[in-house]
Amino acid sequence: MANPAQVVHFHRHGYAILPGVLNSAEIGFLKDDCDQLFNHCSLEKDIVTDMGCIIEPFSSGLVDIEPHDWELLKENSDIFRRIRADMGSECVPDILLDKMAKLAADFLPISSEIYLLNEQYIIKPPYKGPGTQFAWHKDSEYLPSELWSEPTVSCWVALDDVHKDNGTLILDPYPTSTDHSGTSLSLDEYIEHHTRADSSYPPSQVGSSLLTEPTRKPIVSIPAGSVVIMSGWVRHCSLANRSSHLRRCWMPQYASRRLTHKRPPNEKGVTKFLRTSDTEEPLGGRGSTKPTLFEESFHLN
Ligand SMILES: O=C(O)CCC(=O)C(=O)O
Repeated sequence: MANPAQVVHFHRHGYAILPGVLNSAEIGFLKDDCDQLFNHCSLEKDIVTDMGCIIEPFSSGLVDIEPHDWELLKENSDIFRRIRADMGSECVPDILLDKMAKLAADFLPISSEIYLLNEQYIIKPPYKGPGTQFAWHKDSEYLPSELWSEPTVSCWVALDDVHKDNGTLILDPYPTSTDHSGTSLSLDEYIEHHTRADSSYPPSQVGSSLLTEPTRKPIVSIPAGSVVIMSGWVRHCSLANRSSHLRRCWMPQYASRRLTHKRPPNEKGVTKFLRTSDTEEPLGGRGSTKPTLFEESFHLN
């Protein structure tokens, strides 16, 4: 579904922006699903201060599943689909496990299997200001350190039009990276290429959580239904929602490797599921991480 130029751009810069991936019906299903989770969580918690703007469907409490079982659930596609559909919209599992997984496969190493790593909504209520900003980070940083060189992609899907006033993303493209005219990288080539690009960020920026530097980085301004595909190694942050409307994004994340062997391989493009090895930590989630406040001296241009 991605075109070759988008894949080349992704390998060069660490991200690609794909307009018009979801149609209006699909956007509607995801918004309904998101709103249902938001309403459920809002009964007991403050989405911004308690949840860092992040709702992960399986840990939201909407279904009564022990944390230990969330990952096990992913081992059985039929059960996973049924439970996920029961949480909100019936169409969401198809978008999650078919459409988006196939799209993510275009940005992962050739011939690799595709695993669902994590799924989350990132919801910014209106007029919430600095509490809804996300500090500079790389999504790989949220994996256990032994998995930092695993290829992963985050599919950041705008469910509302996003722009600089309602809490959009700012991307920090790889500072240097070799060009890849080809779109198909083997697992080894992929890891070699992207980890080298990752290491080209200046040391002062690595791990910096405050947005102190003035920036001319790309500020994402895209209509609902568009997707920003981000490598796990690309640095990014996001702005506050200063608008009068809710800003909703959906971000499934996919990985290219099975971490524990559970089932025979499926055909490429069919979503399989990644399981944490022995750790109790869910991979990729940031539900417990509160966004760090940015310095007010942040420049947009
Ligand atoms: O949606 C946002 O504002 C930022 C999300 C983000 O950077 C992330 O979840 O990694």
